[in-house]
Amino acid sequence: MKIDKQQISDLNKSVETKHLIQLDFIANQLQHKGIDGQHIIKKLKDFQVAIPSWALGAGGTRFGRFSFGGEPSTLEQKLDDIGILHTLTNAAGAVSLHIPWDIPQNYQAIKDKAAQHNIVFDAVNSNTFQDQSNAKESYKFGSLCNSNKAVREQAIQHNIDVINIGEKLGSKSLTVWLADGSSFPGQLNFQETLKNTQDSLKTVYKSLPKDWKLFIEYKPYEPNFYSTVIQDWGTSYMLANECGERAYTLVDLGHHLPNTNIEQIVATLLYKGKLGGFHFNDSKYGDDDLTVGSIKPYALFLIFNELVYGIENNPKNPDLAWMIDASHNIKDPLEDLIQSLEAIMIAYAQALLVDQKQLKEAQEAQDIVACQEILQEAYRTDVRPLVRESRVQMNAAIDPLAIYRSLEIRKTLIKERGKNSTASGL
Ligand code: LRH
Ligand code: MN
Ligand code: MN
Repeated sequence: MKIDKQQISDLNKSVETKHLIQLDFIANQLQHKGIDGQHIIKKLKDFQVAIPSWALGAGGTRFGRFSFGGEPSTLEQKLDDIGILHTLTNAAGAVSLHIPWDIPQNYQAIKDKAAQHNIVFDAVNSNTFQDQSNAKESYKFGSLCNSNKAVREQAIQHNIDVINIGEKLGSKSLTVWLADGSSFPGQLNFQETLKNTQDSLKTVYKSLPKDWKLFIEYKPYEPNFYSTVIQDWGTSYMLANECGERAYTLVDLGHHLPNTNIEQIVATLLYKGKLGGFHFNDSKYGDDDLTVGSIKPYALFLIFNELVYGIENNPKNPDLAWMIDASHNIKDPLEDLIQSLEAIMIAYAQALLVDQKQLKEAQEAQDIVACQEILQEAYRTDVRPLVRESRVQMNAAIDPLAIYRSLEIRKTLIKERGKNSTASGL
């Protein structure tokens, strides 16, 4: 299944007039406020979000998995699916591989396929939270933190193997997320496991090519329910500092206890030049991995507000690696990813509308009411015509979801791949 730009531009025609009226309306509104709409559209066109190789099949909960049919069962097919997303949205020009779920069999073929879809290889993710078949040691009681040296060595070697795989594809960063922790008080020694983790990460860091970055992801709980070794941004930040300059913290939106002020964490890390990457999703209770913006869109906007401010004001912080880390079992994964991409673009566009100068003045005058008004003025602006126009200018879809449906893409994928094909992943 492949869609071409011609099909998209033909289908765009039916909604073009409506789009132009809406675009004209917002462009005039913005001009009135002295904001250049084209400047925002340009930023949106350049914004690319990586799609994780594990989000293209129906996700499972531990209670069941319900296939959607037509799931990609090879890495090539996964790249084809991302190609569909990228052609429709012009926002999904990267893939993030999870190893060993998606080890390329034929590197040249994989690189060619990605190039054909204009997809680059973003961070590679290691996996020491599952035992691999034929593995000598088990991660049942932790990996990089394990009190058994042989287990730590195996986990370190796995991370080095992942770097080597990434190198062959052109990736420039490694994301490490550890399930390491304990489920019962007294099960492990906090200091010892932290030290082991630190030493192991330092060893991995030493193997990192000079133009690579290491991202350390944190998470408060799950699969362990009493303690997690890298439980929060502070622990990740400390470990990143111990490793060195090219090690950074990675924020996954779902990896916080309820009501955590994530935007403040983002601001703190950017201030220190240590925010490396981002996993987008949304949640109500825990690491729910729900569609981005589906539960707390205002929080997403506030996070983007800090990102926009931080990117502008913290030149020491490197460009961020953006990725969607959402997956669940009741939506068509491609429709879900289209919705997530749209939510990200909307929040980004709204954040770009915040009048930073006015906000600063209101803050200095302690005018709290004005501060809130400034933020909400941006948040309550319907920026969707700008997002749509950013796609039109790149020959992508005005309405990606509508075109996805009208082309009956899922039906074709089911016809091509079968009703029961399954994708690798969680
Ligand atoms: C852990 C996580 C991490 C993994 C992915 C599958 O909850 O967010 O990023 O690599 O899910
Ligand atoms: Mn994640
Ligand atoms: Mn997660």
